[in-house]
Amino acid sequence: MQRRHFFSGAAGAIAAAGVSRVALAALPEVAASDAGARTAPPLLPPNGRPYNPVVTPNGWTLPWRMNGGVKEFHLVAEPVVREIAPGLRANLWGYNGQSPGPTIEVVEGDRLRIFVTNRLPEHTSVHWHGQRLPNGMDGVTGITQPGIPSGKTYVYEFTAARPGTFMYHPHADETTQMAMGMMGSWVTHPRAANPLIAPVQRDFCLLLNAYDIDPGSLTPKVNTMLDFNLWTWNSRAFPGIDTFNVRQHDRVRIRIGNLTMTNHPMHLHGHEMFVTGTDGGATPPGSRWPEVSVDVAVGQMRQVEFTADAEGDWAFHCHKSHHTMGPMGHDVPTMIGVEQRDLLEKIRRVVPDYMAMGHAGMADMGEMQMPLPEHTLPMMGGQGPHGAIDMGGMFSLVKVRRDQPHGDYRDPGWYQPPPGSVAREWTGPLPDAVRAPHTSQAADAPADATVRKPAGHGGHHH
Ligand SMILES: [Cu+2]
Repeated sequence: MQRRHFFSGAAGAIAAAGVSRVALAALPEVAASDAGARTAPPLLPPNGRPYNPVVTPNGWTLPWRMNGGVKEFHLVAEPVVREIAPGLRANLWGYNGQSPGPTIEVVEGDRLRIFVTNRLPEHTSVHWHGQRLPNGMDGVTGITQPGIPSGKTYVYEFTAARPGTFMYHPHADETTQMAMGMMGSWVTHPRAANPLIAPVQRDFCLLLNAYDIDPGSLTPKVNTMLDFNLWTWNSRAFPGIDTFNVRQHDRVRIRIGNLTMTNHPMHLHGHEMFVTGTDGGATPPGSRWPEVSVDVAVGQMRQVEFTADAEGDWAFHCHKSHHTMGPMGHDVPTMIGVEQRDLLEKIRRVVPDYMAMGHAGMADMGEMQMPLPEHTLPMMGGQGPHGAIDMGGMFSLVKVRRDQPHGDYRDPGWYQPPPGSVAREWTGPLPDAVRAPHTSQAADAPADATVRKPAGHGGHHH
């Protein structure tokens, strides 16, 4: 009941709970991204030890100020509005105006001071997942510190002990605060050449997250345990996820953290990846083997690397097929092969726009412009060079180009394959198709399949 009360009555209180400017005068300026949901360019370190910065797809990196040899950051936990994809904005909680919060990048050995201001309607804390630090800096509410009350600022101080791929998130009312999008990536770069950490030309980081937002509504349901309907990277769903744009032969690193409630086998087309690190640190070279799908379990981070030697637009996605879809009802029956013609006539007398779906599979969903409630996404989406894309959710592309300039992360557009190198219709003579023995053709084989589209788009069927 208390939680419900917060959600219904908190909106006004949130604005009023802001920390006064006077109180903040001694703190580093609160940085907020002006990039919207676009991918901000890498933040080149203006001071301190140099490093090759990461890029956060559809996100950004938090600037710091140097104060007597200490890097000072300022995180503000607050309600935010995140565009999950064009057409779907959600009320989330995040940091410094966005969910996930900005990526924090430091160098091994850096002394750090991180101010955390709470503008949420309830207490919070920040746990620095995977870090070696003094116990009292670990951010576990009730154990290592009291929760940071609304309107207050706490300070965390520690030294970045070891290089690697980490994340940060609250350890306070976790089910609410993480279901609302509170999390961020953290990268600690090595201070000197490290035999386990190869230099790379491209370095990306993303957090896997999931939301349960009913079509037509704006705020995630925070008590959902497993049945989420929006599968996102950095709180974005395809076609809202930017592509990973690299130069051919670049060494590419992608750091992936999972703060959803299920595992995600991350699959890359056209290349082999190696797990070069986890949130436990760099993996010993003898433990590495080639993969094209790397599973990232709940609460884990995997740092994968590959040499982008093949030109093209290569799919990179979660291999759970329901995670590459937009929101859908979970109670939709499988209709493949079910003859709906008689039923359709009867239903249309009552519901004229009723559409019979799925008789020949669901690929049609990518093409048809179904009337949707406001504030949701089609189940699949996007338009590729060869038509509609049957994908959504946790899906993007690694775009490998011979002429992509060094260090340039901009989208080069669609790949132009060499003539004669694209799958095409064949109209010549065919070899016999050998069938498995002792089988017969199924009654719903596509020979007589008819695809019915909604009224006004594919015509009525009478
Ligand atoms: Cu998945």
